[in-house]
Amino acid sequence: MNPFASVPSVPSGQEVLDVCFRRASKVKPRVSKRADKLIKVKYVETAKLDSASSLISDQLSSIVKGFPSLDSVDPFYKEIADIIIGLDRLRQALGALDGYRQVIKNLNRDYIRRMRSAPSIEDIRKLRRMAYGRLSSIMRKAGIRLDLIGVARERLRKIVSINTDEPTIVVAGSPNVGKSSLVRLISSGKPEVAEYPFTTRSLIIGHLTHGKRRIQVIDTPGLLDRPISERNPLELQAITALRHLGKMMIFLFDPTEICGYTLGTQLSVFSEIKELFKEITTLVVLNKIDVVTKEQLTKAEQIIPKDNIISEISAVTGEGVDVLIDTIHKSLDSLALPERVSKQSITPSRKVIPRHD
Ligand SMILES: Nc1nc2c(ncn2[C@@H]2O[C@H](COP(=O)(O)OP(=O)(O)OP(=O)(O)O)[C@@H](O)[C@H]2O)c(=O)[nH]1
Ligand SMILES: [Mg+2]
Repeated sequence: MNPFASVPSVPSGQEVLDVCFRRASKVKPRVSKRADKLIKVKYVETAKLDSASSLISDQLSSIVKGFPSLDSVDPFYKEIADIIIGLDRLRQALGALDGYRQVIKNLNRDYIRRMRSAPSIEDIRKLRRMAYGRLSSIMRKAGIRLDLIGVARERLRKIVSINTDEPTIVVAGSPNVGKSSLVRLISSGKPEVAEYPFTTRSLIIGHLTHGKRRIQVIDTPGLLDRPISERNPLELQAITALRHLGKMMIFLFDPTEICGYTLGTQLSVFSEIKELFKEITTLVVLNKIDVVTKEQLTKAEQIIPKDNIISEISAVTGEGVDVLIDTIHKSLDSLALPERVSKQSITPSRKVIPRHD
């Protein structure tokens, strides 16, 4: 789900060097006992250097391979990775490691050639030490990239695990209108909670079954509840990431204004978010009808206006939620989602408490 979840930990430049030099020091090439000392030293020292170079190179290569190919990552995760670390920076850092591998290869070839033609044991050992010095300084530079890649790995593996294959319904609306209550109510099973960058609170991810498909319902506290004009660029990008995911949006209004926001304010949040998500079907829903007065309802139906409201519900008593779920299924039908068998079969467990006027 999160393509970065299994990226292995990234060592520092010094750690790579320490491990590789230690392992290279244990290399024992087979040399004929009868060979003279100069030949023996040549064999041993070139083998050590060759081994150190290829171990370092392999380490760098496995760090690069530990990351998924950034171009093939799902757009949702690409967007989030870009917010968290900057995709270009990460791409450059990983690319630089490949560059260092080439530098190491050339250095290795060059020094081995020089060691082979060195006239004395001292010269061979000196060249090997020089080559190690060069490897160390390459790894000091590579270390800066490795540190960045390590930070990226730490941050990326913690990002929310969302199934980007499952069609997603995004729930939006001003704070306290009842978004989380609705997600809990229409989800079968207990919704999962996940971290998402640039929201102080966690995402709530519920599921419902549509035919053979599992649909995700995502509540995004703190993201789709304020006017877009109040957003910083990173928050906007976090919202953009949601656009890659969303197949449908439920926008909740609280006509009672108990939430603390006037209908006018709720409407302006709606208009801005609708504009951002204009390509996806939006279901406008009035909540809290268990406590709404006739006047409040009439006012809401005038302001929103009525034709746009697809259902009136109470996320507390469950009233109207069956109709809403029917509408959700009909809208999903009209989206003509590709057929897919869900791994789990889920039956909603909702309780509708009768309303007492
Ligand atoms: N009477 C009544 N109260 C409701 C209804 N839906 C939600 N509430 C109450 O409204 C408050 C806010 O509900 P939440 O579901 O947390 O609202 P939210 O939109 O997720 O709020 P934020 O996450 O803060 O944006 C809670 O006290 C709920 O019990 C409803 O249909 N009727
Ligand atoms: Mg909430």
